[in-house]
Amino acid sequence: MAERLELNEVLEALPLWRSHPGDRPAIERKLVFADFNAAFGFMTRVALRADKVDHHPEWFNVYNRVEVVLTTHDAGGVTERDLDMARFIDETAAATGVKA
Ligand code: H2B
Repeated sequence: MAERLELNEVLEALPLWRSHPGDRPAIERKLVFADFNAAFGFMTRVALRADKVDHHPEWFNVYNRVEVVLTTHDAGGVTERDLDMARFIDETAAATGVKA
């Protein structure tokens, strides 16, 4: 099982991410795209990656907004798997023309 990482260190490595309030350590990023097509294109790319690596975001979408929460359930906190997924999300968002 992946080991839990110190949340502060993870957040230092991911300037676009914040601590997500809740009962277990998690990180969040809120993204805004040009429209639903761009937002769902982004989600589709991330979904294919999540399926491949068996690590899935908790997320919420309304039109052009996507809110993503990452944590590793079986570790009860944030691990390298979340860090890897967050980096992929940042790259994919940039490639999909994220606005904010
Ligand atoms: N996704 C996330 N974010 N955390 C997990 O611990 C996790 C997952 N576990 N996707 C996987 C699937 C687990 O349920 C299977 C059984 O490996």
